[in-house]
Amino acid sequence: MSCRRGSLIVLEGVDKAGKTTQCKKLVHALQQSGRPAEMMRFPDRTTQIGQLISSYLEKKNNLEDHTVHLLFSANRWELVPQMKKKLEQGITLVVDRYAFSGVAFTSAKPDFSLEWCKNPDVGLPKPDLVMFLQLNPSVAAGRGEFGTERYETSSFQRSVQQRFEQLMKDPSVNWKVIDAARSIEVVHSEIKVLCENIINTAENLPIGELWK
Ligand code: ADP
Ligand code: 2DT
Repeated sequence: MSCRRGSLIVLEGVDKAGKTTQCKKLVHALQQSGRPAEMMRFPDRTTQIGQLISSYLEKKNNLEDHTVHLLFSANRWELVPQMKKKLEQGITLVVDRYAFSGVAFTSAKPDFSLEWCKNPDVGLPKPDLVMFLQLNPSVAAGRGEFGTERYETSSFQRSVQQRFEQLMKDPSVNWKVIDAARSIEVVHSEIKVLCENIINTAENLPIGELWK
């Protein structure tokens, strides 16, 4: 009998919506219930491409806007073989940001279309579930000051939120909008149930291709 594959689960949302907090809690809960699970995050700053991206985000270097968009995408593609291997081994991957952040952030810059931004990520492993942690910017502001990295301003984050809303109209992606203004535990409980269901549904299905 072939091994049941793991699920590819993505958390998206604007800054401070609680993505990292919820990814960690979800991986822990899945492991506790005997389901193999690992966390990943994009950008993955540990690779050579990731280090270039990291110094760009820290404003230590400047990169042309199209170029950095392609680097973010390349940073996903370089991890695809590893991701597929883990999914096929039955490990569920819980991913903090994916191609949707890639498109939302670059297309929030002047003169970038959603279509152009999506192209380099077409064909990536398709998430079985993308949860969008919805949070009003004023509530997000109450969760602490913005950091000093590139993109960490409230006006840019508002444009990013609008791009996410456009992306969420695409019915080919399994989006679930989560009200992230509730307590950490309440949000976690909702996420956990959604994920347990998707893990059971996806285990016998092939891994899809994003935006294809
Ligand atoms: P993100 O990864 O989306 O930027 P984090 O998980 O890092 O967000 O959370 C940002 C901050 O908000 C952290 O200090 C975290 O403890 C806090 N936080 C996360 N979720 C909640 C919540 N549901 N209610 C209140 N504070 C939260
Ligand atoms: P964090 O490491 O704090 O999540 O910030 N970004 C991310 C892009 O512009 N394109 C992408 O493809 C991805 C995955 C979002 C990372 C910052 O990088 C932005 C915030």
